[in-house]
Amino acid sequence: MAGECELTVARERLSEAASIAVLTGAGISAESGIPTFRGAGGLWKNYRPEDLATPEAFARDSRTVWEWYLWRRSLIDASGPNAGHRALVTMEQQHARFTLITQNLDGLHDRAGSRRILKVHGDIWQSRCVACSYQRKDRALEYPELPPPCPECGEPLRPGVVWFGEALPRIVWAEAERAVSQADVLLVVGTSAQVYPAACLIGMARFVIEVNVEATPVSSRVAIALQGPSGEILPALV
Ligand code: BV8
Ligand code: ZN
Repeated sequence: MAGECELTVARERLSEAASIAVLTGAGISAESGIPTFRGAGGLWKNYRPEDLATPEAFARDSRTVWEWYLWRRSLIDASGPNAGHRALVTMEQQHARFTLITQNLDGLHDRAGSRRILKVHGDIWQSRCVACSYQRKDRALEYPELPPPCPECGEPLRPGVVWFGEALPRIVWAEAERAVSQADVLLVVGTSAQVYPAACLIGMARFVIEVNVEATPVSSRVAIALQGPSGEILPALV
């Protein structure tokens, strides 16, 4: 567990910060019962990213890809935000200039009450057409047929997420880069820092505080590495 001294320094640095950026990954939702991607029992344990979270996989077998996303939607639907998500809502209320950048698709930051959220990998609760500009917020946990047809043009709908090999949403990414470059502190929570370009944000920051249960490729380069579950550490920082 993180030492009291590091926690105190981190808490002071955050309270003095005029602007804060936060980057979250799957680890912040682990205590909500949502499996992470690369941890023990992770989502990827049963599948390999290349097998399902790619345009090629969807073109080859949209039914299986959709079954995987509907299974993930049902896991998320049965869970809810944890103390870590809620601590970030408090932090946002305490700081006028606060930007939450998330790699997560689960929508738990929204449900916790976070306001300014940049979703760099999209949103599992969005569906969009592969062919036309149709898209919608979509809470469906099942569909009469897979893949669900676009109501506008009849082509398949896909989950509104960024797959491997796809570009991140341009405007969201530009806002994330700006928020990190202008922040006094970047708080990095629950990410293995292995997925690009999201992981590049960490190198752009002036002062980084990391919260993770284990060491990551960036732990040796951050200013403060707080080891422990985000559901316990984040409330201790606000
Ligand atoms: C792109 C949506 C080009 C889908 C996701 C070789 C080297 C470098 C890069 C590449 C390479 N080969 C390919 C690439 C590029 C590739 C990439 O980075 N691959 C990686 C795997 C090497 N990137 C891309 O393809 C990106 N696009 O490059 O496009 C391009 C450019 C222009 C124009 C056209 C094309 C797209 C990347 C987005 C992929 N989509 N998700 C879906 O999820 O179904 S990524 C996926 O991984 C999730 O979004 C997830 O958020 C993300 C990152 O994972 P983490 O969040 O970090 O989760 P992880 O399980 O890994 O780690 C959890 C951490 O939490 C652990 O550290 C654990 O210790 C910690 N933890 C656990 N419990 C707790 C905790 N911490 C605190 N408290 C706890 N309780
Ligand atoms: Zn369409």
